[in-house]
Amino acid sequence: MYPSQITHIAHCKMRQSLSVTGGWEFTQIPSKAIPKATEEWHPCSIPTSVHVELIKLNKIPHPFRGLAEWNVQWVGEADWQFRTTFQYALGKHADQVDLVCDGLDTYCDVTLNGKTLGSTENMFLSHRFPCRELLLEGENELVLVFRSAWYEAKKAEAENGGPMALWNGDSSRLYSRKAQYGWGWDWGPILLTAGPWKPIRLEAYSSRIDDVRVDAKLTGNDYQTASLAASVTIARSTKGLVVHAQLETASGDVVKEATLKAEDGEWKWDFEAGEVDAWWPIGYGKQPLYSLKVDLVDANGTMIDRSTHRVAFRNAKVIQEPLEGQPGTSFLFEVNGVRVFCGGSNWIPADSFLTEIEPDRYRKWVDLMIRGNQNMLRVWGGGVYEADELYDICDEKGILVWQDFMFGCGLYPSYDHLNASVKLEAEQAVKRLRDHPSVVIFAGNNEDYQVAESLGVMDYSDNSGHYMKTKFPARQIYEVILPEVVERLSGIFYHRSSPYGGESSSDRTVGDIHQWNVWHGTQEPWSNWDILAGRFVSEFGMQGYPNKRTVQAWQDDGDDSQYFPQSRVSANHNKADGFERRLELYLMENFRHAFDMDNYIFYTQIMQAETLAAAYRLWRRNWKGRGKEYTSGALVWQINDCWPCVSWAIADYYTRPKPAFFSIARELRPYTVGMARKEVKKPRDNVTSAFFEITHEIELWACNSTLQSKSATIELVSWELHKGEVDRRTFDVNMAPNASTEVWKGTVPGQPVRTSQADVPRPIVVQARLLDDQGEVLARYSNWPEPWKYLIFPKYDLKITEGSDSVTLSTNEPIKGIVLDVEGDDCDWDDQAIDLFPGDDQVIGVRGLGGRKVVAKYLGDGSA
Ligand code: BMA
Repeated sequence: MYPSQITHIAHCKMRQSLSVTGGWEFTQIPSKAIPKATEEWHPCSIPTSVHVELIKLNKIPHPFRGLAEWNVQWVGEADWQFRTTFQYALGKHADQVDLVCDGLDTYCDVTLNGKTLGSTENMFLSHRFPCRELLLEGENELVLVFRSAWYEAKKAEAENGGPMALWNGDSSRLYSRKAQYGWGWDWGPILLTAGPWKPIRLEAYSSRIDDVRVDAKLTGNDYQTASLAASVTIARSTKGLVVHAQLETASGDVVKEATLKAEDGEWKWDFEAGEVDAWWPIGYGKQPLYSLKVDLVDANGTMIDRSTHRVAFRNAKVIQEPLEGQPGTSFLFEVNGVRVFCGGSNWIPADSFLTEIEPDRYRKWVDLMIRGNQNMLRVWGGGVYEADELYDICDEKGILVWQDFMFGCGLYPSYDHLNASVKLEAEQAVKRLRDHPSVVIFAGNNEDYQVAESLGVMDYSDNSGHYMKTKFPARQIYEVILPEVVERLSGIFYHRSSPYGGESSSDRTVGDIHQWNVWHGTQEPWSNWDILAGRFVSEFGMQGYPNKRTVQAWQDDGDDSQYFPQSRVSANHNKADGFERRLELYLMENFRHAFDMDNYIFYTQIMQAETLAAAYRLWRRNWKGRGKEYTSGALVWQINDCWPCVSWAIADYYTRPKPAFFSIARELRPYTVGMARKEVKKPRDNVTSAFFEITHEIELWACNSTLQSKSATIELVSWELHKGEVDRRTFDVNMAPNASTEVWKGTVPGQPVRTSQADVPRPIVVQARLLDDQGEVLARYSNWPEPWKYLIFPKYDLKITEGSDSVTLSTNEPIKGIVLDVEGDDCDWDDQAIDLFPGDDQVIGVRGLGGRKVVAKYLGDGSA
């Protein structure tokens, strides 16, 4: 046994919270799959999971490296015991003592001094076990036995209806309230964790604040005034208790106070204009955060409990209304009366081992979003209701959060026992998340209606409210249980699923869609993003390799034999079905490309950068002002990874941004300029196919996400490769506020009409620069003839001039897709996947260069 901790309840009346974190040890114990386990106790700290502790002890290899994932599969099929002892002295006043476990992963029997406190089976729940009667004066022993999630899920599946259809993982996961990605996903390894994944503590009290519901909003037609309604629920309330509440600014100034009898429990404050400030999403104003301190005071005036809640004043709505000139309805977010185009990302758990994510990592991710000009994060349903830190940072920075409930890609069962657990889970999640101004929508699940539709079991004509006996039983959860909880406990908008709406979940005119017909589905070219648009595209993506240092980090120590794209280890680090065919399809269609690892990394990265930037560019164009919000959001799948791998992520496990991160960031700047080019072939008449004309048409537009109109100039230059500039013109543009503005359409300047397919189009690159009154470049975009594989690249003279914290790039001919790098540790770049034009030198900020020479890869650099 390891040294026990001393836990004393002091002689004071205030609720005391005493963490039980010291003196823990763990061992494997016999399980169904591994009956012969030798007891071997190892010290550990909690919160933790078994894998993490075994890695620390060198008992298992790190599953992120090589093929080691497969050597640790037994861990998820074993049972594990954790225990600790602590000294305890009963406080005289403590009428009640609870053991509070904020999260147990997942199937856990909790015993105190040999007596069972409870058994758990839902990782998303926090548990409160009354235990005063079981505590001993002096030494106490707390034991947690975690049964194999693999085995328990299989058992639940066998007992409650058997396998149901799903995408990703084993069907038994559908019967388990445990983070679903642990069963393996198309970007993640199979790692079924077990352990106390959140803190454990004893709480002693006489009465306690159990819940505080706060509804803060802006009022009046112009949102200048505000109100706050609050209600307090007390556990073990007794006569004479008083509640004292105080609203404070971030700097501690008191805005309002109230004192009331605890049994009254409710009050409301109204605020005049200027008394409190509104919370805004990033780009539209500040993020003032207030705190509501609620004190519970007994009849003698002694404070016995305090709880603090985040308060922000903002009104968030999802607007679904008819659109001018297009079918269906909008699906847009309006905050404080301002309609916001949501350009952002999907979030998966940042680690296969959740307890390894230190708060700073959440901050890094949100900071990255901000650098990338993003304003919305979707917490996807196959992971967890995230750590408070993530939502706190989003509140502070003004990032909007789309929150799924934790169901993903499956036909989930619905039976009384499970439904009860889900209801409790939803109540706890909604109560925890509702005070975050960042959270603006709850969605019932990820893609479960798509799964049901693909099987033909979704019956949209059945609106009976009784679905448990149908072939899509979880409609009961998404259409009855969850909306009731969200409506009862919060003011947040509820959406049945992501995606959902219209005639089916792929209806592009109503609700949101996941647009996977690039990569999955019909595997469209990315130039088709415009015709694939939806009202709100909450998922779309393209894979790209991570930074080469990340690829090197997952090789086995000292073994570089697997450092090539087709190696067994490379394949194990890409979990997507058919990834080789799909990567190659998009590469072959568009690029001449080299196939050694460093070049493959580059070409897949540029392909990803171009694909994703095109989506944001074309969909943001569809945000055309009030009544014409034809596309109101684009959330890339996905911002992050849970391990080092090849996936759709735009930054890798180590938060290293891929080039796509930067190409997206350029499309989400407040001001952008866009172009689209199409070949149009017109036959002379209907009796010939030999005589026709091909014109190259180009459309030019600009976007402005600010609330003020902006006058600017667009400078449009046509450059024929190998030849030089062939046209230059300018356009004065008055950019409408919070909308895109069409500027011009015509034929590609310098490109003659063609009358034969053998008449090869001239390789004309068109660059647009958006310039403000002072001639400062607000945005640039260059449009290249596609596909790029047909281009004969000129002989380039790319000049890279290194400064201390920037590099200057200049060129003799237009260059596409410059990615900068150095030998040794990587630098922190301000831009990548850069298109460079003669006469338009670009200065790229960089940190960590340390006098090193910069090298560049780009299309036509001689590597292919
Ligand atoms: C989606 C997501 C994930 C998946 C991704 C890539 O539809 O919801 O389930 O990882 O596509 O296939």
